[in-house]
Amino acid sequence: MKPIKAVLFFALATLAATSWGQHNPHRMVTPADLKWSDVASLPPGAKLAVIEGPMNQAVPFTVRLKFPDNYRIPPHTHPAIERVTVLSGTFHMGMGEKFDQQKGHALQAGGIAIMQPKTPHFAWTSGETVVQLHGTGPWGVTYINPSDDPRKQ
Ligand SMILES: [Cu+2]
Repeated sequence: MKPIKAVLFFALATLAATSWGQHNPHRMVTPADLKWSDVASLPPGAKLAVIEGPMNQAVPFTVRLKFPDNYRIPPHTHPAIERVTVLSGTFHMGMGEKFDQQKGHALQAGGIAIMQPKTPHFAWTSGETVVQLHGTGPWGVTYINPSDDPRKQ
């Protein structure tokens, strides 16, 4: 390679690496690295750890949610596709505008649910349950019954 070409190649490679790094930061995360915080949009008791985000922007996000035993999420929708992978415990999900434990599907570790935008659904847990949520923001939670929204209580 002639020197001028080598310099150009190096410059382009650096540029590519930089833009890749901004949009797809390489990350190795252990469970001990996760920083758990309360979740304003969910009933009290849930904890959230953001791995990739932020969720309120039009960028990819990956988060973990931890719920206590017998935790309930009232019927709600999201503006974007919801992908929930269960890591531990049992996460029951059902479709519809009314919370109904007869309509749930029990998902255990390794199970995954994919819910289209604006599809009413609800969930509950058996045992302490950790799920991983990933998708592309901006994210949001809209409750079918506004009185279920903890942000309005
Ligand atoms: Cu949901």
